[in-house]
Amino acid sequence: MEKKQPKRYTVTAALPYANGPIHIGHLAGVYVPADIYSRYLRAKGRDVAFICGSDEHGVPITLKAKKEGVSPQEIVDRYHKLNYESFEKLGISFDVYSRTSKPIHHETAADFFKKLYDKDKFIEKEEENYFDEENQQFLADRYIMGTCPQCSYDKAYGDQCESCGTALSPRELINPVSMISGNKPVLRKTKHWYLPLEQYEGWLRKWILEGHKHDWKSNVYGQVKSWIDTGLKPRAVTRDLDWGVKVPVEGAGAEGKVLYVWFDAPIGYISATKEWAEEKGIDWEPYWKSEDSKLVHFIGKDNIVFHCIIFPVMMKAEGSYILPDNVPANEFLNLENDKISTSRNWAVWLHEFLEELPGKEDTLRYVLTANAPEAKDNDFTWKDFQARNNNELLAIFGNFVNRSMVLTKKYYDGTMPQAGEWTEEDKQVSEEVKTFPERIADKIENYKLREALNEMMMLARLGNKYLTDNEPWKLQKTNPERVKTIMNLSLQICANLSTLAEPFIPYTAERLRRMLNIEMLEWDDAGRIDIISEGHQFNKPEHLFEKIEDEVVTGQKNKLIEARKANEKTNAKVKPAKENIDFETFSGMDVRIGEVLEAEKVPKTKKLLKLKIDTGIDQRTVVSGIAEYYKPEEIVGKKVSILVNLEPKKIKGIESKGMILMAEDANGQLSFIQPDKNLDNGSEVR
Ligand code: B3M
Ligand code: ZN
Repeated sequence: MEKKQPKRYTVTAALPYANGPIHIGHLAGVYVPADIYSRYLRAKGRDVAFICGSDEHGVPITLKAKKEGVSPQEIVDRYHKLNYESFEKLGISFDVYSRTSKPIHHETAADFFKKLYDKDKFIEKEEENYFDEENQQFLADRYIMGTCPQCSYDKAYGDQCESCGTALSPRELINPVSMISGNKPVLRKTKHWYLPLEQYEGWLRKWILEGHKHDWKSNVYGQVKSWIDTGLKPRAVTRDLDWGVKVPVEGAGAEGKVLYVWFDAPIGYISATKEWAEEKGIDWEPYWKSEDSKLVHFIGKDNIVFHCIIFPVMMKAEGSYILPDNVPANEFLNLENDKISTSRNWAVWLHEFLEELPGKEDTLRYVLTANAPEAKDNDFTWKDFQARNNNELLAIFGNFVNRSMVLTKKYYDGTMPQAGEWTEEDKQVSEEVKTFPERIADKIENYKLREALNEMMMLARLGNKYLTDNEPWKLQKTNPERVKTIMNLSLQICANLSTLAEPFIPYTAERLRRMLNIEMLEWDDAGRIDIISEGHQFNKPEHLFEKIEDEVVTGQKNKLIEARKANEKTNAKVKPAKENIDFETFSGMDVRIGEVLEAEKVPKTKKLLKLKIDTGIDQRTVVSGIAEYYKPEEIVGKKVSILVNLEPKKIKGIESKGMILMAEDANGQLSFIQPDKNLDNGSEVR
């Protein structure tokens, strides 16, 4: 059954945590597709509210603040500004980019919670949670560290072991410690409120598993189905934290508690809409409560359960909101065949891209759309970025427009020539031009944005081929009338591109319209070949794209390699201490200060040096595995610490009597252990 056209559209894009910058994975997954969809709807003359903003609560923000010794507000202020400005420069055309630390959000989220509370929609449960006595505060999962019961990694968090990936709860950790005080936490009773998701299983099955079986993307539908089939459980919607939206319930043990970040964040879409509507002097409610509104959430796959199960259950329980018509979540984008990772700094950060490659915003939008991980994870490489810019945008779109404009400037002083007789080919081309608004629209309306981009480029290819095949530059002398028709049709195609390309590469489309000296058309007015009338004056031709040279690619790839090295250095983990030993065991070791008298490589080995050491007691030979770190000539004369009462051992036929003690850091850097004063050889280390 043909769906009635919605009266208005509420398009949301996941609220990025304001604890770090945006990277190309976020853009490809969420923000570029959401912007294409919103720009297209506006071009169709639809009423659109494109909503986003910073998600400013949650433990990752408080942890980052603690690590930097600043307040959470300072962290969110920094990244809200950075992300807002970066999105704007990339042409992500939000109607509002709000933030959840604003009072309007706190009120909206608190009211939402209170309404569910008063309608008895929550389960109240008291349970024992870890409490840090020194700081007198309960510990959120991420504030507890201990040994993973699965793999014995000793720096597992209370919610997950990053080493083996097991999802954990704090009570499963062995030897838990508080990340705040370092002390062992105690268990203390605390009350929380839970959303009983299991009570909505039947409704979710009907709404999604039956109702959206054919129009939701399979990756989304599949994840939702497995969540429901695995069995829904009550979900805590409050936390013992002081940063967030205060639980709006007097007494009842709500002191010192805030709303769980994933309860308040989606309500951020609503509060942002309220803020936007107030500014525009219109009513916000129809965008979230009228059945003739269409709500679409653009998110990454890690947010599916929150947008397809938890938030809808919240809205269903509240009772007055509409539900999302679609949640076209994308999969993940990888970078140079490796997962994008904030902690490893393996990412292309949007703000750095904008600084280092000014003028390439549309190329980035284009490449991220062409490679969008719509159905499966996909990969971004700088080589492909260069290739698509040079071989597609420049060589097809840019080349076609440039030749059309330059020839028109040359032959007709930049005015539109009068078309003459249409040939059969001209008629075929103009018939095909008419199909493009619909072809592109159909793909966008079904969230197939890669294919939509491809359709748009088919129009550029059509124009480029038409011009190349007809070679007007060769005809000008012999058949100038024919050339007028060719140029007219080519320029009409340029005019179509200046509207139909807008959702994807808005800066280019805008520059093309400026060159053509025309305004943006309504989408449905495109697909014509009489957009520009005879005699219309064009502006000066300019290049829409520039070639990207190899140096840009190598520069960016080297930057990634450097970032990876730097990260390996800082993120290397210090090994945990070994089991305790008693004093006797230690005092049995006899370590002395010695001096390297001679050093040579042990033949046929990579790692071994044969050293002659003056131990103050005697001169002896020691074989040491430091040949990859030291050249023999650079260590003669150096003071060393040597364990002299180690049983002698034959190594590669050489009798080695003792061991040179070396210090090695987490990055594998090696050092001798030397006295800070000029001690005699034989001095005892104890
Ligand atoms: N900030 C998670 C994320 O950035 C979360 C999205 C909230 S959307 C309401 O992936
Ligand atoms: Zn583990």
